[in-house]
Amino acid sequence: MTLADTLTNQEKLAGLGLAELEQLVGLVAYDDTSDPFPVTGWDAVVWAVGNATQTAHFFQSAFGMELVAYSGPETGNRDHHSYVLRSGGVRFVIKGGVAPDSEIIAHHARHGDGVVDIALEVPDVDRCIKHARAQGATVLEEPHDVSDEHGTVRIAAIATYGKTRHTLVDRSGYEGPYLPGYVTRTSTLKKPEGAPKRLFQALDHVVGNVELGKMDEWVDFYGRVMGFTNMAEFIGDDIATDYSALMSKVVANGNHRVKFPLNEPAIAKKKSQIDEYLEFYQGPGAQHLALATGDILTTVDALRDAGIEFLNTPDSYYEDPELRARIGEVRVPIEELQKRGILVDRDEDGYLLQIFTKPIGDRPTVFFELIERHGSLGFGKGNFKALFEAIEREQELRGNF
Ligand code: TYF
Ligand code: FE
Repeated sequence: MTLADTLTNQEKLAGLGLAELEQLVGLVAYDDTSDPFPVTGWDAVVWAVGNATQTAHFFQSAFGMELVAYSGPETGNRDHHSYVLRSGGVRFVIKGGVAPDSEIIAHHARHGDGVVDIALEVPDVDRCIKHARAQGATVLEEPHDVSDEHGTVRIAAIATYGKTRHTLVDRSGYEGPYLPGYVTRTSTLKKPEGAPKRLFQALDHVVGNVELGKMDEWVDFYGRVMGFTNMAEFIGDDIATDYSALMSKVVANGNHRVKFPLNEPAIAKKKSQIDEYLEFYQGPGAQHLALATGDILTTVDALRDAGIEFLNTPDSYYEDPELRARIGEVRVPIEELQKRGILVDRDEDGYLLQIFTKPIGDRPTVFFELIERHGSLGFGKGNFKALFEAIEREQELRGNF
């Protein structure tokens, strides 16, 4: 079996098949025998927030996620609350400090709500760490076993941009609800009658914002340390100075299960949205998470009904004859996309539908993308102009321009 045929623990629990995943996030075949740092897929996205109890409620009530595990004072963890939520193959862990001297409180005071850990499931933690160390990575946690009555997990962690880390987890010997120390906990929230089972199935990509001039260093880091390769899509100098005010390159693991676009600010006519992020997050960090859905129309309707706000797309976007000609036929009439502000892009492999939320917390930092792929392996290059104009309108409303 090659890694391209392997599902993560969370994907198996969700009953996701490889064919469905391939459609959702766009996998490619690759030869894993020479991969120095084999990755099975996403393990979890760990957040540090100001109020985990309420944020966990938000991800259930608005994003339709399901509560599956918990750690907190009642389970012997006096430092913080931690809520484990899932939607399809996606696992979020929401942490908020309880003890006044909790590191999570200090992190939140400086950075606001944000992603502290993009954890990956790997088949061989020790092999990954050995390679990462040889390539000069900062090892934050040495490989070690953690056990309880449900079995044993092997864990280690390396540092990435800012204060973000990649925890590496081998959970092949573990049957518990998340990690040792966590207990099973289910939601007390009732879903409305007729609500879709889940609003998203898989994590497509997580974007990192890094400082001016550092993008290539981080692209190099992911190549050297984690064996990731560059994907074709990028935003270069040309686009940057005209309207995007950012440069971007994308790295991915062998089968493209894990994709990391990396942005740095660019000097342009307007203040870069990346500078705004770096200022309000107080450094580099995760900027947006793209959630893959098989039905973006239903997902967006449910999210809007729950009060989630999206960036506006002007009618002129949909009325542009050039766009109409370029995208051709998609699975619904363009009017259905226009009603909801969903963007559409097409490339040589197919098309994609996407939409972006406004920042979800108090600071203009992290936000979500919803994406529905139909063959396209890209990131919506054709939408960059419309998207960045929409982001700039929001920046101006916030007084940051
Ligand atoms: O992930 C991407 O590349 C697209 C486009 O600040 C994008 O979602 C790129 C940079 C950015 C916002 C969106
Ligand atoms: Fe994206």
